[in-house]
Amino acid sequence: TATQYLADWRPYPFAIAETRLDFTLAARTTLVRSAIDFRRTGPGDLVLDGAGLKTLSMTIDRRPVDPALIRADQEKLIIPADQLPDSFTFEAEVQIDPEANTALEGLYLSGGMFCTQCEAEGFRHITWYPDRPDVMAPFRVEIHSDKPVLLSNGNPVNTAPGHASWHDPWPKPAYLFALVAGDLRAIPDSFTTASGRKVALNVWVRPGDEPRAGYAMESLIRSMKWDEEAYGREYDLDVFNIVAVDDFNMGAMENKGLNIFNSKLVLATAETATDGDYERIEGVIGHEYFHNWTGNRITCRDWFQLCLKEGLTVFRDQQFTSDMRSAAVKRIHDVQTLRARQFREDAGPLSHPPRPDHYQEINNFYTATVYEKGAEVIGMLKRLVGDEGYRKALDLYFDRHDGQACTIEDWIAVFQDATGRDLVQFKRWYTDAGTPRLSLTEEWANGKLVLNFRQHTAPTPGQAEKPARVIPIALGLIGPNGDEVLPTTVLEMTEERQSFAFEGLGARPVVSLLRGFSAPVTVAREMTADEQALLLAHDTDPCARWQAGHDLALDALIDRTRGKAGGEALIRALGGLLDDAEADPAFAALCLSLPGEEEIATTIAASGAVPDPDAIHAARRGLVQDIAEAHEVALTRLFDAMAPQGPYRPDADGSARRSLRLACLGYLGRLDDGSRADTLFTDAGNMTERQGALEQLIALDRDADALARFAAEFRDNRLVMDKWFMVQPLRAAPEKAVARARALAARPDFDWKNPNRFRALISGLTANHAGFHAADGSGYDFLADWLMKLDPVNPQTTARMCSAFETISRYDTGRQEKARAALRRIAAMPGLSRNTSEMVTRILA
Ligand code: DPP
Ligand code: ZN
Repeated sequence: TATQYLADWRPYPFAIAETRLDFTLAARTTLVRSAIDFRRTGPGDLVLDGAGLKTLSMTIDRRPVDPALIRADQEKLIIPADQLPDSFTFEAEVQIDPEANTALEGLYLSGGMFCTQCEAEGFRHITWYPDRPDVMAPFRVEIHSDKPVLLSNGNPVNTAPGHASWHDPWPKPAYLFALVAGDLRAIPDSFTTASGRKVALNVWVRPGDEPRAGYAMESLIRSMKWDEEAYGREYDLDVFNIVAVDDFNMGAMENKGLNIFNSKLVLATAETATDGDYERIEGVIGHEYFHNWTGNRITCRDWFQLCLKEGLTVFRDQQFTSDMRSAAVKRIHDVQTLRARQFREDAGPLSHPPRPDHYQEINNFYTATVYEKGAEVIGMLKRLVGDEGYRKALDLYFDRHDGQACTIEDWIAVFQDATGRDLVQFKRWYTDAGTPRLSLTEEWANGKLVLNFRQHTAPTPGQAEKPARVIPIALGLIGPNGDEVLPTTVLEMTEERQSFAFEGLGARPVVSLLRGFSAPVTVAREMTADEQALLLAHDTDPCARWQAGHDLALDALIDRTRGKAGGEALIRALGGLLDDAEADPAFAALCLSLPGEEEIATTIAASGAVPDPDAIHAARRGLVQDIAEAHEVALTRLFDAMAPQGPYRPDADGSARRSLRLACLGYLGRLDDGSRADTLFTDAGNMTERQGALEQLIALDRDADALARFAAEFRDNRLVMDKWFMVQPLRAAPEKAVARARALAARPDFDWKNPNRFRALISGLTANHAGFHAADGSGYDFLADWLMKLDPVNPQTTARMCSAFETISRYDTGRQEKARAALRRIAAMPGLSRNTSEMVTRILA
């Protein structure tokens, strides 16, 4: 298959004055008529993309285009330059089959509703078009259908039964096109912008789901207000529509004026959604809304620049969530996600820079590196230029590039121009893959502390050399009595080795390093358990304070996997923390959640040793048991103290209390054999506590009754049943996990063509570390079997889930061989998609 290279990008030789589309919708035979007004802007042929289209007619200025110009194998139509006037209208009539579209790219049907997904290259499944993000045009869309609600981008022009027309005046690339037709009900509201324009807002759901869409609407209104206040960005159309669909490959999509959402990121009630679900709904509603400026008004020149819009929009949604909830908790959650997903990706065969320079299938690059690391890089920029410099740079970005399709170079240039700072070296964060390892050694004498830093980045696929990067190191110093003797200071490391000295200190302090997680690096430093405990007790920076406790736990767990004792200092430190946990329940809950098995394995692998999944599982279980026994009284007191006060509210305070309560339950279950979990499962009035209790019952193998009751109660709620499918393989004892997943997969309600249901079950298993990595290879075989079954139906979702195999080379040869055999089986499948083929090839390389 052909590899695309950034270096091969050339400007498109035509501009489009207007794109007109006319849809006559039918499940098997939708007719799409298009008219595109082109004007030549440079030399070259007219190249249009089209995939799986039945072309009925094509003309240029009403003269027929020779169908022999279609190169079906390349999915292109190429009309030679000498057959084209300088300005012309290309028209086409094509027929497509939405019902047969199980890949969910382009126009498809979900539960009888027509909907679209065009990012990244779905529009070519709808009609012939320059399907690349740097070709932008205003759109006019006509829809003919007997469905009651007919939506597209922009403002409505005309609506009558059976017909609607829409006009989007803002030039946009085809990937932001959207169309929805279905029997939908709206939650209506409105928003008045800072300059006084009234915008009609709707969240569209299936009849009956209206009571579950209120939180999405509230989140939208908060997002619109926040973007005005934090970035001075106003909305720019008369209407903003959000539609919830059940079959969706991703989380949500920022189509101009018509966001389409996976229904799990819209629908929520206390009885059916957890605190985590609510937080994600608010964050993703914000994310897609913020794309209106960072993505839509300013888009990407090509798909190599994906992190231009995604890194920035994730950074903005993280800021939004921290303003709406707790900044400290949000930052710690984001650090946990980055480590669990992006560091893992960066340490294996799929490692790539935030801005890759080649790919086979762009859909394989909607990754943690592009999104989450892309956001971290912006956080570092902001730290380096300061809040004011950041604001100036962003104002310049919106001013200079509105209406354009841009690159990372454009982005860096606004920071250089707005702040005068040289960012040549900083740019490596965008072009170089891999997670730098930052080592620290200390020298102490006569009141002087010298910190010797070294940075090192291991080679990644295709990048052997790793020159030094700019690393902002935020740190503070904590004296032996717990007082802060140096408040947060940012050191800028630019060399491979660099030392910084602090003089005039009375007693040797402990370094509180990487405050706020100031750079996406791993840290190597020697610390005693007492030093870690000191920071856990006294650090003023919540991130570094949490990190100290986390490291203390990680060290204890790793000692235990090696058959050594470990955890005494942690158990002592937790005692102190539990005493005043009520003052900050969210923080206490975070500290009580021990590092997961996957993270323990990652840490062991990073030290050069081979992780043993079963030993890791046993070590973690043993430590939980010991903590439970040591702190039974305090845990019981907190469990009771964190009982609900008043009705459920999905806010930061309420979810903090529930997270502490469930953290305590996780320990107490090891002592009470699940009796508290049983009671909580029955009595809780919200899904957060019910799901927490259910997970505990599964882990204790006391789940039969609860699972049956849960299924009976929620049989008709797809989203809640997804949880039911997910938690069983996830929380099952490792030796039972694969068997359990197999039994679930055989059920008639395992609707595997629905991406949410498929992901629920399969990722439930792959997230059960010791279960998935079963020594007999049964987890690998199970996954391979299902990926091979899904690939012909939905290549995008299949390819994404191949990343469960990205860590295999860290395990023993027995496991490695079994995993590679499973991957080779996938690779050998006839007709394997480009998506999955690229993933499997990279992992096996
Ligand atoms: N652009 C979408 C998002 O990340 C993904 N399709 O919001
Ligand atoms: Zn996005």
